[in-house]
Amino acid sequence: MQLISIIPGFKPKNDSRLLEKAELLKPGLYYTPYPAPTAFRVNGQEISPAEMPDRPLRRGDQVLMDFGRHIVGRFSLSLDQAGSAQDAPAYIRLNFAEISDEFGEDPKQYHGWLSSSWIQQEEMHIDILPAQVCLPRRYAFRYVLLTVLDTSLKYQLLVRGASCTGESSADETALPARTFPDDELKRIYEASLRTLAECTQLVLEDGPKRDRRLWMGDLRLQALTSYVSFRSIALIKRCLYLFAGSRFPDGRMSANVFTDKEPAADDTYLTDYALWAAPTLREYLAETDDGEALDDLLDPVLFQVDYVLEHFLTADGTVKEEAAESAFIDWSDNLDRRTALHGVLIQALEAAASLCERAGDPSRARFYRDKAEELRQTAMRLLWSEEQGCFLSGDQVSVHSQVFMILAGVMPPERASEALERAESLPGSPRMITPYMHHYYVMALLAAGQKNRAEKHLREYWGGMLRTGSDTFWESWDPSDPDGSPYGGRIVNSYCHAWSCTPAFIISRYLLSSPT
Ligand code: RAM
Repeated sequence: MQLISIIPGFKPKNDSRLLEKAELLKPGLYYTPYPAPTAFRVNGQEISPAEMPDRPLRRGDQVLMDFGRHIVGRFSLSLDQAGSAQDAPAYIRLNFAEISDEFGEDPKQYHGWLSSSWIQQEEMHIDILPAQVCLPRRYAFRYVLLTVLDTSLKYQLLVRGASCTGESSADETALPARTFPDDELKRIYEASLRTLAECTQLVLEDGPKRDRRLWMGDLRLQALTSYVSFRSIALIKRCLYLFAGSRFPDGRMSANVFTDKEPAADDTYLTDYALWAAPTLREYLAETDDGEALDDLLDPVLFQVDYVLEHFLTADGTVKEEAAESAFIDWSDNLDRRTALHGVLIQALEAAASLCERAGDPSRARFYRDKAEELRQTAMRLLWSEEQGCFLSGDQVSVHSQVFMILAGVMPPERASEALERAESLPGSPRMITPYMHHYYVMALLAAGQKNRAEKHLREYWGGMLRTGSDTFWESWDPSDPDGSPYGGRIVNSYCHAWSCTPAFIISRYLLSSPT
């Protein structure tokens, strides 16, 4: 599935009042110095940090620096020379990697559908040594590989030092103290908070390596996790205002918003992402009781639900093919998304109803609740297969369909877990690819009363990423296809990705004995 939307002449409609409020909510950044890498390798051989500054480097030599943890921030190098006079520039390449496997990929072999400009690689000439080289971009990395492309026969390059400064707007002092029953759960919890912190920037970014952007599907999961950890309340509010403040001219919310310049909705509409606005606002209000946000955001958010009701339902009350074609759900290829989207719509209707109750509009609340109930009945009548004991989407059985229907409360817990088991046992059904989808799968297990299975899955799936040596969670991970990428090449995959940060939320809310 390729997600490329280009609407010729598209101009988002901006609401300056909402965008001004978003601007006022912009957070400050915390800067954390990391003065030196924790380990070096030269041409594959380990070398102590004390020896590194005097190790002469010639054409073709490579220095691998390991900062010991994932970092989002600025990188600088202190370079010098050895030997005779510097009669030619030093020419070097720097590759940044979030996980060491990334160095196994050749950037030239990437021909996928996302821009190769996301590959974190720089080549530069240093005319005069010694030099302090401060790179202008922000990177997401744990490892830096320096390749000497050339010096000259007269002199060699010295790497006297390397350092970086981490950037994040997450407030570590807000973290509650927690105790864990074992080390595995603790490590998963910590990696999920690191993932969230690294994505917590001037907006809640999807991934600091790529796309560095505000996406609604990611925002919802980041916000949920932030409520139990850093509590970036003003930032979450800012993100909601950005979505409401820059939209399609017809009022739809874009799936993502560009925020580096004047905020601008992207010309990408994803049906499920627009629908998540209502649950995201409801969850925000449950945490904050923020009357200003309710007043400002209620109409833009309800519009998303109304739009789908008006444009995307068939005469029999199921979602139209075209709505499902513009839904995300997961990166799985060949996934029929109709039934999953039907489940998302029911959840959005329930959220819309509680927003209306909060706003003191019981009759509109009743309208949304009745609609949700009607869609539940339609689902059981038209999408449920008695014979197969689970939901179908077209004639396809997928875990995805069961998950979103379970979360929509369409069936009681016992039946829900049977449906899930059936879908899972069916060979050839579409696989879950992203931690985003696995999050909803775990939530569906919990809703089906399967707490032990939920915990087991969390340990296996997210723990699996840690067992590869990573200390953050990824954008895409299918253990049966570890080299897979939704983009046609792993080198542009993001290995610290917002939507994978939810274990801290699940652990805190559902798995620890004194949940918060
Ligand atoms: C990707 C981003 C983002 C996700 C969208 C659908 O490009 O990684 O996280 O929300 O796709």
